[in-house]
Amino acid sequence: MNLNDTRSHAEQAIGAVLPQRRQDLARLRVLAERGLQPVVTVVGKYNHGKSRLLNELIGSPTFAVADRRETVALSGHVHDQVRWLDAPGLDADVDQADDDHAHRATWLESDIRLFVHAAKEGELDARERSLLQALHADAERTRRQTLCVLTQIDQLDDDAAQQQVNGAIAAQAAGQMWLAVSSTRYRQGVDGAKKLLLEKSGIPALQQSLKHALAQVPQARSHEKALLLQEIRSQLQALHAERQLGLAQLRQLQAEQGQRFAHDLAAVQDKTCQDIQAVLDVQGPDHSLTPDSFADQFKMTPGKLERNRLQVAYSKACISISAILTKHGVVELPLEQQTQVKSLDSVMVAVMGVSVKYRQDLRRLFCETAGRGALAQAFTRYFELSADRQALVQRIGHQEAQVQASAQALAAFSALEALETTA
Ligand SMILES: Nc1nc2c(ncn2[C@@H]2O[C@H](COP(=O)(O)OP(=O)(O)OP(=O)(O)O)[C@@H](O)[C@H]2O)c(=O)[nH]1
Ligand SMILES: [Mg+2]
Repeated sequence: MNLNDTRSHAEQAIGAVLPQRRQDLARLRVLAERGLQPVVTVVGKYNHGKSRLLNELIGSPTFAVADRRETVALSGHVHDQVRWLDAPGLDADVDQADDDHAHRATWLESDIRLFVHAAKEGELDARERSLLQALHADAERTRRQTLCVLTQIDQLDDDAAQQQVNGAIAAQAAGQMWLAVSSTRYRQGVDGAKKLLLEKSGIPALQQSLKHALAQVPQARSHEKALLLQEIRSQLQALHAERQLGLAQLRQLQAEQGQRFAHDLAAVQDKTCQDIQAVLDVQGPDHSLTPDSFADQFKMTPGKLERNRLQVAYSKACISISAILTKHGVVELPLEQQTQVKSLDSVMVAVMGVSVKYRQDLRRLFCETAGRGALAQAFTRYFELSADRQALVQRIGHQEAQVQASAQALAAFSALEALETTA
């Protein structure tokens, strides 16, 4: 597999088990594929002067500027070995696609973000504040930097107004440094070669800060790459271990249930054998085999007495076994074995049959090794087919698939990591 296939495979396999890491995988792809140029993007509300600012930083009218919602897609331009990426303004209610572009630029493509806020708007709104917080958290984690830029300061009446805005914004994001700029002043300064205007535009100071930030990009990138790989690796390992443990626990439960059933069944078979043996160990002829004549219809004959005695013993044995089956959830026949006659649809009836039992039947069924073995085998088969047992088998199958998926993800990750670290 080549690098691209390995990466695609890893994205798929890891994304399937850790969907929350899809963005990090996409970022790793960007880091690997975008070459060495650092990427600078703008983020902020629409019409706050983002495109215009980029144009001034690049020194050419590359990106469309207008007094309305203008930028709606991502557009990039390489200048001075930096890739500048213009992004739409954030405004969720206008168009989700625009926000998706903006999101992509900020979180996937960029190394450095210029967080833009127009001075005349005053305080940051809730959305800007939470975005700024997220960017700070990201800087802590990935070392991707954000520079906060207060734009269009020429639109404030005077220095006092600017102080006021500065104060209000500083109070909202404590400790945050804001670079105040005016693109129009800068343009006037450049065009008219007016040094003071240039300085007052704040753009040279922003360029300085950017230069400093750009110099840190290579280190930040290797930190970010290592961090993402390490985070994904440990999360995959933890997930895999957790799934394996879950599987082992289910299998153990399966084995223990089976052992408990076998134990209870053997015990009840021992007990019924003893009880039956006591009934069979009587001396004298077996009257149960003597058929009754028509004349005996309403008399209690020795044959009837003996057959009653055997029937009671047999019923007792069945009740004892039935109790064990019920305890282990083995009552109904599997669906495909069920008939129209509800009373015949029990495991007891299916295994024991409904024929009358005589002494030799009882001895064979409950006391002889072959008969006991056959009963145990039949009941165990129905135990395995019982609803709870089958549900457990299904859960185990599902968990096995989960384990397999996380194992595949880990293997795909290792292959990717090997390529990432040698690349
Ligand atoms: N006075 C003044 N106007 C500016 C400045 N920067 C930009 N503008 C104007 O503000 C308007 C919006 O500027 P854009 O750069 O298009 O704003 P944007 O943030 O890219 O807007 P979207 O692409 O729609 O998100 C345009 O009319 C610009 O000419 C500035 O520093 N001062
Ligand atoms: Mg724009």
